[in-house]
Amino acid sequence: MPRFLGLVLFLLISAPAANADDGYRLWLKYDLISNPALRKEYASIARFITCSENDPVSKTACLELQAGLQGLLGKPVPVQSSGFKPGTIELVLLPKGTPDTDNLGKDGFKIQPGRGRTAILAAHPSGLLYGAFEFLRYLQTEGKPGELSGVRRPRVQLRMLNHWDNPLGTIERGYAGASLWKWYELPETIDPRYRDYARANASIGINAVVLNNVNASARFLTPEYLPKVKALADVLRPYGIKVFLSINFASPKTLGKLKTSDPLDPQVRAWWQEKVREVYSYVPDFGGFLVKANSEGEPGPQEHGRTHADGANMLAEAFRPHGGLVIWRAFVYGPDPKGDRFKEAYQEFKPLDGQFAPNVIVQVKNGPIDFQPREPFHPLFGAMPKTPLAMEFQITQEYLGFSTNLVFLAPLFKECLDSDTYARGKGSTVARVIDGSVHDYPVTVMAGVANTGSDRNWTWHSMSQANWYAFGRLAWDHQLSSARIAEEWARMTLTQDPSAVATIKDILLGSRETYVRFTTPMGLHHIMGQGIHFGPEPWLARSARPDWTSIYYHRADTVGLGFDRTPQGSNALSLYAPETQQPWSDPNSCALPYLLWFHHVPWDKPLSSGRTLWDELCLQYYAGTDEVAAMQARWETVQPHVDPEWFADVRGRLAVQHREALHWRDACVLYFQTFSRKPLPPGLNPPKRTLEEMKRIVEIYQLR
Ligand code: BDP
Repeated sequence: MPRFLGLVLFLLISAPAANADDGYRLWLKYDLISNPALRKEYASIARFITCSENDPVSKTACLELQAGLQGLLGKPVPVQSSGFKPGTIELVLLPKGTPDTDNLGKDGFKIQPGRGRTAILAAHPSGLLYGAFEFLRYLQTEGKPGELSGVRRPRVQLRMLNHWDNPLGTIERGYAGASLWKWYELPETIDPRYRDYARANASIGINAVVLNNVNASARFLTPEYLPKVKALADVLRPYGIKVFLSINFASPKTLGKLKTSDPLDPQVRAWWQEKVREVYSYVPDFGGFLVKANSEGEPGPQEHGRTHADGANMLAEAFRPHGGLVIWRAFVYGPDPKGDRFKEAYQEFKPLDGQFAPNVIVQVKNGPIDFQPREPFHPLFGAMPKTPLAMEFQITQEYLGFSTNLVFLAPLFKECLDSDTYARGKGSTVARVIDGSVHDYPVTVMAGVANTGSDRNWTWHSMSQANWYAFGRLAWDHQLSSARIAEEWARMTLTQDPSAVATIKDILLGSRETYVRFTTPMGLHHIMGQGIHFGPEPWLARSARPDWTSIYYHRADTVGLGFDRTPQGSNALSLYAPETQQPWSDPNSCALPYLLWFHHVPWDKPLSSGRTLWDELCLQYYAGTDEVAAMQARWETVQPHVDPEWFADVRGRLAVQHREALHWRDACVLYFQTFSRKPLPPGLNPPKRTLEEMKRIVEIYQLR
């Protein structure tokens, strides 16, 4: 064979497949609609765009609409500043003060199909932006006539990502590469990726971003870094996104060289006022500060004998002239071996209700411990009628198998949001606390700890893109179902083939329960690997703090398993309304998914499933692991319908997940068996490895 022919052959073989999809475009692919009839139908309503507004956000709406339509329809869609020809989509800002404007609010929009003209109407430019993306979503998901028209309004005002990104480019609990923000080359160099990040957020309604880790470096508040923050704010602003920063409470001392950071000290107060003024001189529409104080070693007002309210109100005062917010986190807990971490945030914050300034919001994690695969909702929801509470979800999968595991989080988010606090009678769901309708909160916030990073596909596990998407969609409208979100995402991202969409949707919807089964079934929690929070370590008995061990939480002994939080135990149950307590309070009727959250249950107690606790526990671990194998088999069936690169990537990751599920199953079953001293129930093959071998595997994960 001539040499050059060999080279040509090599190049042909090694070239990526024509349709290889590296995941960069997320759900915003805008590939040509493959069904010609549909394409024709859509093309007839989208031949021209009219945009008469000139502000940056309206212009973005217009350009995004144009780019999306051109891709989907495969032909140019001209934009005009006025005029009307049949087949025009018109973006219209409504005059102020009309009933329609009041009804739409800040970010809402109305889509009004008419004869030869579809109007997207909004009271503010951001509404046009969200309306444009909604229109595109309609085409991307092959929507039917009638589904398009109507009014859409977000239920929560601030739909926010919290980045736990560090100044040196690492991300705390980030599994998708380095930070997106290249602090060292800002502000001179603007990575085009910042804009793509902004587009993705805007397309799902996210309108606020905290740029840096809650374990915050003070450097972001310096004149060296504020121009960098400004540069990012300038890129995000045309996409309707406001920038916030996490701050270090000790900054007056570390940065300002004051003697103290005491929030009641006049010099400290003046320092913050000046600092906040300086921030606004760079970013005139700056959102505010997010604060982790007196938590896990971070400084805070308590070192000075002051309360969380004293600290938050001092900052709130500095923001008042500028309209900014202070988002104060309630993630606090003291290291009390005899205490119950479940109760600590409640005990610290509940007495402060009514003491916070009006521009303070208290941000509460979804559950009382820490982003576990399943938690009951945090008892503070419903308990702070006078203090706006923000929801904090974790999108990054710190406790959910990092990015090696496929776990769709919409069902986890929904489970919490749909829980009833009974704060103002039946129907006072967590979602309605967060959206302000239960207690008339003037400010409403839903935050998610981001799972993005510098990996080409943004989220490392390509299927974890669905979690970013789901968070945004639920922050916009918590009434959307997980099934609908899964379907939208699958269609926009992977395929239009109906059976493949149905399979992917099923895989997504079952994945969280599967993860719970093979890691922490029936209400077990916090038994993961120390420090890295990966893999099983139920035997962990010693750590820097008692509440960082596993035995603190599972309480296994020869009698049984689980944390007694009834009045005979820590009585954490009493923090909930009586109606919420009721279904959890009796071990005989408590739903199995919550059983070990609230009860210490004897190993041979018969459960509602008809099996004893021990048998049921083993069965869950085995079933969860088998379900991963079933996910693998189901994924194989979608091969003809999804991009080859995606297919192979997910196939590999599911195999990894199966290996990890076996680790969890074997480690937990063997370890808990040392307490139950019972054989595995009939039909289950005992693990092939010994407990010592499992301990060794976990140790390897933690070697330096
Ligand atoms: C824990 C994480 C830790 C965070 C902390 C927080 O392990 O890295 O700093 O949450 O939310 O779950 O502050």
